[in-house]
Amino acid sequence: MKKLLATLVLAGLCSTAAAAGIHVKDQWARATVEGMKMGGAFMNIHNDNKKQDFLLGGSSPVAERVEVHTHVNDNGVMRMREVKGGVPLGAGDTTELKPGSYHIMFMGLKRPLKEGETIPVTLKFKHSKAQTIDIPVKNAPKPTAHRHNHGAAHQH
Ligand SMILES: [Cu+2]
Repeated sequence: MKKLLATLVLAGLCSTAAAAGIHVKDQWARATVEGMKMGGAFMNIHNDNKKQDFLLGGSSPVAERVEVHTHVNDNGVMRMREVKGGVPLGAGDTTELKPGSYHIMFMGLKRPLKEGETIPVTLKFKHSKAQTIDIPVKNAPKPTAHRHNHGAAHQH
């Protein structure tokens, strides 16, 4: 009986801890080939805090720098830009980092990211404390029915 109670208490503590803060899920990084110096990662970030926060960037042993980027439409050509001030994470909102939109960018990759491996990335926030997550590496789904001309420079 005592053991069961302890388990219940622990379970209660865990769910309480999981309720507040920043929660990252569905994360994945795009596999790269030898010679590529940049890579991208995508995820959903849920901000369960009472106030807005910002994803500022991060760090990882696989790259020299980890930045947050977005894509902007520059006269019909999609270009990447570093997000100054960080990606806004609205209170109670889930922010989607996905191809063609906000994304995590590995700058100065030290080695290729191989499909099936998992890479550690520490995410830094303006208000919340940094957290380290494991990101599985996957091959990007092949684009189908590519009807728009995005320009050749667009890689992710
Ligand atoms: Cu980028």
